[in-house]
Amino acid sequence: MKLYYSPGSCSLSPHIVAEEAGIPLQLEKVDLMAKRTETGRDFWQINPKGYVPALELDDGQLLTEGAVIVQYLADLKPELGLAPANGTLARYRLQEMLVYINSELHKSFSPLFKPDTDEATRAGLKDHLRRRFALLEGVLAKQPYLLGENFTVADAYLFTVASWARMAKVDLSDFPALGEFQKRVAERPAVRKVLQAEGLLQ
Ligand SMILES: N[C@@H](CCC(=O)N[C@@H](CS)C(=O)NCC(=O)O)C(=O)O
Repeated sequence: MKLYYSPGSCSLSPHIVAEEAGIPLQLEKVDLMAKRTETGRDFWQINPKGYVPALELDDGQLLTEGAVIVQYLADLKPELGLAPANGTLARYRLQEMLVYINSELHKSFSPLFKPDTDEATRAGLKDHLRRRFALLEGVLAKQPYLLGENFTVADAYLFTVASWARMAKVDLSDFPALGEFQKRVAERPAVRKVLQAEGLLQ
């Protein structure tokens, strides 16, 4: 399988999940501005959506949408518990969290990285993000990971998205449990390995 990725972007989440699961991935870096991969291919021809993450399966099919890719990877190694079993309420709880991170957090960050987003819009998005992170602060104040005691794919996604706060100038200093969560996840051996591979460690 091959993951099309861009360092530090939302593709970090499936990259972490694959490493946590011990699933070997080929990696192909994408220049998201130029829409070119590191081997010089036109990324539009690979993924008509034009964005990462995109996972090329061994039969050549392309799977997109990070919240789905991480579940696909987790289900290849169900014994690891990176996602609860399909059909259980716990699995729907995981999906509830993935959709929340995707629609309420991830997509609210995106305009903050665009130079043409005006100041009033930026202020509104930052306020929105802080309110949405506050809910997760409440969860993480009670337990080490979003679904309880064990790391799941939702944690890989939250870790990825929350790591953008500094660059986007979203102040999360009021959320100590989230800060501790970020440190806890960053110290996981698989996560360290991926951060190193993407050139994100000093
Ligand atoms: N709906 C997609 C969105 C993915 C996404 O926002 N990817 C960003 C990087 S974090 C990207 O590739 N942006 C470039 C673009 O949209 O042109 C998902 O949740 O996986």
